[in-house]
Amino acid sequence: QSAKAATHFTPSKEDYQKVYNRIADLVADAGDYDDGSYGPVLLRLAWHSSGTYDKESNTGGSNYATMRFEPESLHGANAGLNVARELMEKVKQEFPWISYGDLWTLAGVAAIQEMGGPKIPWRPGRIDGVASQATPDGRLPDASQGADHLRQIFYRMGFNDQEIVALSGAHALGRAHRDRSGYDGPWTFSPTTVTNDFFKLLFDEKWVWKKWEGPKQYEDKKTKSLMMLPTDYVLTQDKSFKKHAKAYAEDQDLWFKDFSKAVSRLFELGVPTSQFVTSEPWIMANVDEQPA
Ligand code: DDH
Repeated sequence: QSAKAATHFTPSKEDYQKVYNRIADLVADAGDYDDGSYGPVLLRLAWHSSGTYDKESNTGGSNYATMRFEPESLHGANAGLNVARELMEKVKQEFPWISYGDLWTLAGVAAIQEMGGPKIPWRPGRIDGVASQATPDGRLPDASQGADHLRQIFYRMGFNDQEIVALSGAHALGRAHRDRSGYDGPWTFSPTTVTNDFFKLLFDEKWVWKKWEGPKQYEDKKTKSLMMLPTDYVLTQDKSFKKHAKAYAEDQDLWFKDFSKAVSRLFELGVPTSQFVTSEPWIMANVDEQPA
């Protein structure tokens, strides 16, 4: 137990940068895990801890990190995220003063930035909550559904169509796992680099239903090595979603800009403004921007 946790310790931006750096080490040190990076699964943890927000009741979101508790940790949508939570436990041991909500969202920021994505403005202030603050199952999107469902889920968080599409571009990263969601495979050929390839591939490839025993998903006709979920494909079918998806396919800078804004907001859902230690969010430095 660090003396810092016992006394009144007010961490500075430099202290949070140390945590960021430690997370970045772990992201890169993934050995044979998946595609050689923990970045995607860490981003998914940050997103699922934030995306439970409901603006009407002002419940859920990243403030209390309630995914630490059952039954939220056992919700179907969170299958496999124990990998990310256990990894972050190592960082928590080293920096016991950081709250889980700050740690998990900072991990999402580090994952995006270290995998070549845009800067994600971030600030600390989340506090550890209790199990009774956990949200009911069903607040995160169901991949088998369509445009109405996407709007229902994301409007509830306070996002609009453009932001829904911008956020969905996160599927440039990582892969679906048979033993987690039931789906299978990566969305892009570079699942550990942040690019707008998710949008490009949506329009450039021909997507057909995969013939298998698993849940309904698309595969690219040409290589049969990539996948799209029904909720991904609908971004090319719904008129309003399509307009934004096309714009992001044609302009990576535009997507980076909109993705950064939307993710920054996503990670702050459910956190009272008064809890933040700074009114102006910080830009954390990437590992390669710091002296070795
Ligand atoms: Fe996602 N996502 N996601 N997703 N997601 C999965 C994996 C990853 C949906 C379903 C799935 C976002 C939106 C949606 C990431 C980030 C984000 C998987 C596969 C499913 C299923 C899980 C597994 O088997 O391991 C659906 C549905 C939506 C939606 O309706 C919009 C958003 C907004 C983000 C974000 O980060 C902002 C990432 C990263 C992964 C890859 C995880 C991994 O382990 O690799």
